[in-house]
Amino acid sequence: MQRQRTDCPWWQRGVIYQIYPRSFQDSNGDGVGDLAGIEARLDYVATLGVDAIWLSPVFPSPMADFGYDVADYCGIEPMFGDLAAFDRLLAGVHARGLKLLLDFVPNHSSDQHPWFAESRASRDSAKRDWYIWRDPAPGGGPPNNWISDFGGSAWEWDAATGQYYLHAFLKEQPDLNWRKPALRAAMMDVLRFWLDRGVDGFRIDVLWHIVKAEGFPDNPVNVDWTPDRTERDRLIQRHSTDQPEAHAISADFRALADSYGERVLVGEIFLPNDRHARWFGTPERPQVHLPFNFQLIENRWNAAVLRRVIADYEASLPTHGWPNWVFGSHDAPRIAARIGDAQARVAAMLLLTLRGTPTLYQGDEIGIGDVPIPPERVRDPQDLRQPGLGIGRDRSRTPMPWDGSPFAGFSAVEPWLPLNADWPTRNVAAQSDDPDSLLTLYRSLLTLRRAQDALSIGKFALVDADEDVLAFERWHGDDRLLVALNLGTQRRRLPLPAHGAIGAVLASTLPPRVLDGSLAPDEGLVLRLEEAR
Ligand code: TEU
Repeated sequence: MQRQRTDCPWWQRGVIYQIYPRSFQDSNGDGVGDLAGIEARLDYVATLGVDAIWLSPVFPSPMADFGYDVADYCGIEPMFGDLAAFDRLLAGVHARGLKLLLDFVPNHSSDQHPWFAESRASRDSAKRDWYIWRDPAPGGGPPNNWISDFGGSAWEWDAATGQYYLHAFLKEQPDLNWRKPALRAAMMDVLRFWLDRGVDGFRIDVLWHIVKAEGFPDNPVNVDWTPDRTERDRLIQRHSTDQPEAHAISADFRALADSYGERVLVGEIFLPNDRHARWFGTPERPQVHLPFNFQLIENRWNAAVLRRVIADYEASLPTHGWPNWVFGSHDAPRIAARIGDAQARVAAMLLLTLRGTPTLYQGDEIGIGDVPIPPERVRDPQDLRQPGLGIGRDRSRTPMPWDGSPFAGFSAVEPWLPLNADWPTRNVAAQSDDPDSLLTLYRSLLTLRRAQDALSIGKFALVDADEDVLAFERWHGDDRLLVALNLGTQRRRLPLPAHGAIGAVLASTLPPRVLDGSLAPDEGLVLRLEEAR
């Protein structure tokens, strides 16, 4: 059989690991993580077996939205370190053969950014239209009905200059005006600044938000809205997001990244498949390499549901598009909190065997579950503004528990958010020494993925299976694997492969056993398929 091309770029084979800098490792005893802390933990990241680190924002920030409110795009927040510390971190990353992606936040800056100070100073300011200012509606009040993602009107009144400014998120995060060429040029310079320093790419925050419809028409009302949903969902964000002009800018980002050689752009985009796929761009004018795919987060942990999700997503990809999968983030509930410890092992196997680049969120590799945050310790502005909806993001942002020492080896003092209550036993050191731990499973799956082209860059096809069972084949050249995952609590039949016969067990979520044609509850298997004789 003809071997396929294997000279594909690293980001297709690779696994991305998201680090939330506030909660990875504190090195200076202030209870908040920092760059030197991350540097000190790089051996852990390298031996985990991932390929790239995506760092949530580390730029100077008043932290109204914990770094997603950037006050200087070309600096480092003093709480995290300085540019020298950043350069040391980047050198340490590269020395271990890893890549580093920064988090680029183009839709909005902090209201403390000097650009905004200048913009709001007067209507005649040279940077007035670097942000989005509008007069009140004819009868008074906000210019249109748009709602902030964090609740309330997306418009904030500025009494001094008698206009409203737009903010898709907090009022401390004014939206930038990407229709303004000078702003665009300044932001391109920001990307160049970090690319010149040697970063390997960017995750781009809320990329589909960056341009708004001309004339700012009202958004349509969402007739399916119910009060258990966030206020944002009262409206369909038709005119405030996903505008054609944003695709052109996304293509410009790509052209710039490509001019630096092999760099990668990951776009944060929440949209249905058909609109989502457009962010790949065209072969002639590509956009982001990886439009983040959050469907494992957004959908129920159910074999039939996931089967449809996977098939629909695969079918939606353009021929030049490469898939990707995300199971956790600093915004989403923890996967282990959603589905429990036993199924978190099955989820690990799914994430690392699907076709496409996986993104693993720090702490998910040790199965941190729900961490209830006492009311007085809630920090997430989204939660504080819309309490009672259970949308708090703090519970996914708690510090990494490294070992059994005080404060779990994360810090010398009480951390900014509480640790997971089970940290004395659920920590990196304890799981490193335990052959049956989730961390050990992650490490072995990452090793397997690296060794098997079929898993990293191979082809993919779903296989028919019993209720509760999700099964698929992966193959590359002559190597063919069957992945069979039991998402339920009943023993089920092991699905029959479409090709060949079942051979050796390459990985299992459960202790080794002799195969008997069944899949135990919570069992996931990666099996080699052999030529049928
Ligand atoms: O998130 C964008 C986003 O869409 C989130 O608001 C998401 O809908 C929500 O968190 C789901 O619970 C990005 C960042 O990841 C997030 O941390 C920032 O708060 C936000 O952008 C604003 O920059």
